[in-house]
Amino acid sequence: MAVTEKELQEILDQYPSKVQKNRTKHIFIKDGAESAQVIEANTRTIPGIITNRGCAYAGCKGVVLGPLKDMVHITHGPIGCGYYSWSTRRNKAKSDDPTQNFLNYCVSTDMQESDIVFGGEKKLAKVIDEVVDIFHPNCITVSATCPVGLIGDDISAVARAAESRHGVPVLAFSCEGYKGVSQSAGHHIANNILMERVIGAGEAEKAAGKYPINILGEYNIGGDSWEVERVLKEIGYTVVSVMTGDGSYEELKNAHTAELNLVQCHRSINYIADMLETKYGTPWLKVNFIGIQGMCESLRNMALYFGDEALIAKTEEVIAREVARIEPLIEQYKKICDGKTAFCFVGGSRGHHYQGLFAEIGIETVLAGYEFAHRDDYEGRQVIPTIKTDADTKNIPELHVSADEQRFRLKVSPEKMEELKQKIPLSDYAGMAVTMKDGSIIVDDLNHFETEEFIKLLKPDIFASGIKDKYVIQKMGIPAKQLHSYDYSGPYAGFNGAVNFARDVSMGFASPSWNYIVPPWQDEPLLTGTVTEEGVA
Ligand code: CFM
Repeated sequence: MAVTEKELQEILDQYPSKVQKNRTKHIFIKDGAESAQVIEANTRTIPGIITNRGCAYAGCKGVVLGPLKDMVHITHGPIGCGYYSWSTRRNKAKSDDPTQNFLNYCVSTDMQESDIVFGGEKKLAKVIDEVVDIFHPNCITVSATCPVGLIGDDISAVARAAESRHGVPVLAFSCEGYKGVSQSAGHHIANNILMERVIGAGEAEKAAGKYPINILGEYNIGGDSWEVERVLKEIGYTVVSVMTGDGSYEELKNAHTAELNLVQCHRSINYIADMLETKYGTPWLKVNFIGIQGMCESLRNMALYFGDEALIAKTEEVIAREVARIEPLIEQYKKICDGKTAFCFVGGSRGHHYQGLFAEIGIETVLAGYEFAHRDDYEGRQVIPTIKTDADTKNIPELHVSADEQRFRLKVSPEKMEELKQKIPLSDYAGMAVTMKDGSIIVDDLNHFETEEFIKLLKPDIFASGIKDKYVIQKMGIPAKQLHSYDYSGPYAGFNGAVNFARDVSMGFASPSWNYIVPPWQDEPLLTGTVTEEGVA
């Protein structure tokens, strides 16, 4: 199902020349024979073009902070930003102490016109006081929305004053929506302050159990991290913290005690992973808990890192049992899915991670991409030094960390680290492009025009993306699977997740509803013409 350069050019030719020049750089056809295929990413969307991206506030408050359950997250701004980021991401959490789980609440300063004119600082201070009074949380976050930056409210000063008034940490995030070209900027802003203020704030010097690890970039959408943790705990790992799915201030503050950091979503959290390595000497391992092969490989790599024979044996035992249990279940769904094709376009990591799971049920991904990832998520981390820093990137403060004098301890000797790096992806991510087949299309920041054009060209059997394009796609007669929210389903990670995914995708194909829809290209004549006195035109 390869696409030719000519076919791609025909799509791009429909753009005005300036737009065409821009979009050409964001799309390529995978060709393994070419040594380095460069893509432009993490740059501004052309004004007027509709894409699926979100804003810096969404990336900070919605994505990274939102799942932390024992903190109250205040949105400082008009009510819309708080309201639309209220429980829409399906990051689940349960707590042993139900009075310390605030995820179901939406707390906002609900700024009015008079606050915009006269300033919102007093109102913010009052809301923080109320939050302490009502909820007694372990920690409070304040996230700024666009107007807050425009009118110049000093949220850091308000937070500092409240912190000394109440003796509770109050963290201020200047994540105004416009701070970057997408939600990616918000991830970075959130990472910085969690690193500066939360991680390492705990007293613990050593983790309580064996093989202590942190799971970074796992947000427990539809219960994903619960399924992953089920397996990790059975093998014998101690999960110190999850960043940030079903996570908490209480766990995060002692995250420095882990011996290894796992990175699921590289895009949203590689900053913390890197900083933890510099500050505490803890390496990170790129894992992928989506798909059976991804899960097994990740577990084996973890066992190899610790290098303990008993751990390796237990890992193999659990893998053998789980795979034998789920394989027949997957097999029945594979009969429905086999030979089909998919588009897989998600935010900043799932566009890659789900390709393996699709392949396991017989579906080939012919187009993939990310809304807001950076070049390294496509091409691999080796390109980082060559990425140009533009004005938009410079907007986000870089946090400079150094080795912690008391707590820095190399977890693995430099020699051992080099040896391990040959075998497992330690402190490295190879990106999406390497695993894709020649002839498949890779698109950054796909827009609605291109969505329709590529569907017409490649006629995929399923399109995995999100709510913003789901119904456009379905109206074209293609089943659409939301890979952000999982369409009210999940978990999709780990062994049980793979079965759920195979079932849900099969249901998408088997639904009789498709018989009632006629895609536009089947309803329109392929040729149009008129007959005049001179002949046919
Ligand atoms: Fe990471 Fe995510 Fe993603 Fe992301 Fe997101 Fe998400 Fe996502 Mo939606 S943190 S980059 S900002 S894996 S909310 S849980 S699904 S776009 S691909």
